[in-house]
Amino acid sequence: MSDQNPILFEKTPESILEFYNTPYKLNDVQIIEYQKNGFIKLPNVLEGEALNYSRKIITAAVNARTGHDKRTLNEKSQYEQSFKQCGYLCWDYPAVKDYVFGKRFAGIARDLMKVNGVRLWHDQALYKEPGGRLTDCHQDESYWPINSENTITMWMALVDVPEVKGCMRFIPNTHKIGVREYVDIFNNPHMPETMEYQIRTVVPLRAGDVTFHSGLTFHEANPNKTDEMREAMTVIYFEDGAVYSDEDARSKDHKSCWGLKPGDIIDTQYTPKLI
Ligand SMILES: O=C(O)CCC(=O)C(=O)O
Repeated sequence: MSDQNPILFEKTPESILEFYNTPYKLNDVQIIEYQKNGFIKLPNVLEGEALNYSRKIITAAVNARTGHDKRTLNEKSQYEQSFKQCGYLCWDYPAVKDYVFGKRFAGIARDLMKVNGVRLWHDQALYKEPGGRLTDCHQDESYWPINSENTITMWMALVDVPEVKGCMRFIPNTHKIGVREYVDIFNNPHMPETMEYQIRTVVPLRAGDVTFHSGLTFHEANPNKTDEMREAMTVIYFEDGAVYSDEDARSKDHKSCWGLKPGDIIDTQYTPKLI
């Protein structure tokens, strides 16, 4: 690690902590919309000082992880040209942990999925560099050995993310078709041949807005055609009680469930119950 920034180890101000743990009220229409489409946009989940502070600490964490890498975009792999991906930041940086563990966010995940409780799967910052290529279409659950339909990602825009800056695009209703072909966005991106759905919903966001999408919803992201970084932070949650699966196309190797056997309830040091 390089470029450690002391702010990553300072105590989170009380007012920010309070914001991270203040419920965000959803209405029934929003829950129905999520259940129907497999994704939803929610405005102002972060605002004011909490937004500024979150952006500052998450960017400091990304810089700490990647500051040593002086390669230009062209020198990077195709996958790395889609984004700088920094996962498990909350375990290295206490300031980021307070954000990732926020009950405000976990509460939304729980209510959208209509489950009793959620656990953390992992966090990851996804910073798409100026000129960064698109993020290829995929389904997250094929990367995760979780035997549950209830997995969800919160994708937080830390800066305004208009269409030209790499906003997310979702294929509505695809959360109802199960885990399809594994799409290897690292090495061999392509649309699965079984994908009959082609209509995308493009979702530009203002800083502090989020999208939540099901781990089963096919999605992708636009290229970043601007000369500024697209700064986004994700937190991934799953239903409390879900079990580890080594079936079908799912990737088996995942730090959040090291040591588990098929059928074990996922409850490891990296997957605490958040709400
Ligand atoms: O941020 C991106 O470019 C893609 C994000 C994504 O695929 C995800 O959060 O599941």
